[in-house]
Amino acid sequence: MYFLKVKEINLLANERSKRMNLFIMKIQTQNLVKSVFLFVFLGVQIAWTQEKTKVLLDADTANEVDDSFALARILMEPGIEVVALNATQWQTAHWSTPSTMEDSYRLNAYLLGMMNISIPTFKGGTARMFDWGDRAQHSAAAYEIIKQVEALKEGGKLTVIALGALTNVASAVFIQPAIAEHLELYWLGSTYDFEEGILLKNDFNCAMDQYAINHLLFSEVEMHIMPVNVASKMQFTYDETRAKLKDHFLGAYLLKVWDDHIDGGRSSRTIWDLTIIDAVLNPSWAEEVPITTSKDNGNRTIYYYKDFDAAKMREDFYRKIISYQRP
Ligand SMILES: [Ca+2]
Repeated sequence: MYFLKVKEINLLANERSKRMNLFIMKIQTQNLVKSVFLFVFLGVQIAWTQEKTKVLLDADTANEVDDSFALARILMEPGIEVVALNATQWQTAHWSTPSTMEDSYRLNAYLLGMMNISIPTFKGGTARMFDWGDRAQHSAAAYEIIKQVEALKEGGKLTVIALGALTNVASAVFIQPAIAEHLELYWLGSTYDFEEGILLKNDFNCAMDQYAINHLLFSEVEMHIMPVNVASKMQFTYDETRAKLKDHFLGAYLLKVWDDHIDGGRSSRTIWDLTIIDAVLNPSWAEEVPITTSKDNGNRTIYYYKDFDAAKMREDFYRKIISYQRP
């Protein structure tokens, strides 16, 4: 090393410099690869978080005014992908029409047309579940629930929001019990006394299909319930609803649903179904608690809504309806 000539020393220096440059380039390339990887990873992550929540709706729309209000609100929600809209029966009611499911189906289709939204809509069972043997109502709606669950990615759950009798949901579980653990059901119905821990099934949605609610309570379906004794404070007055909605095409249609209903002359009414829709869309507006059901109601954990912010839900509803534009 001591005897190296100047030229050789320069050559060595150049060689070292080249190696250093290569080393720097290698580091820069590694950083670039890391940055590209991070960029792609974050991009994919953003795409994931922006993926819409899939929801299947099931409603007895022709029975009351509130279903149309609730459906209009969720159908326009940009973060939600409604995979199907099912019609359910209320044939068991003393004031039922000859074809309650068909009437609900027609109103569902009418609302979709009115909003210019194209999603599959299915007919449910025409009556409550059967008394014995194969109790299921084998309907397009029930098989659609099974199909949607079977199309889920591993470990996923299908969110079903049901606004009436549970005939279609329970029939789907009856036909294909394996789907139960992959269903997350949000439903309006039953009464719950939070102080005494008493669950009653005397309300309309329970009465329309007693077997269906019992079958689900004893299943593995994850249940989130807005009881009617809590939902009852969701009051809309006709005057305010008319003043706010009448000049908008969708608002005017919802007013017509109110006017045309059997007791359309009411000056105020409960918009029951909007409460469970908003509990899903805006979880911070509702208070939900786990409860353990009694042995005769499945003896398991389900979730009940205890309270919600009715003023926020009402204000949001009027604002969203009158700003809706057909796509
Ligand atoms: Ca309903």
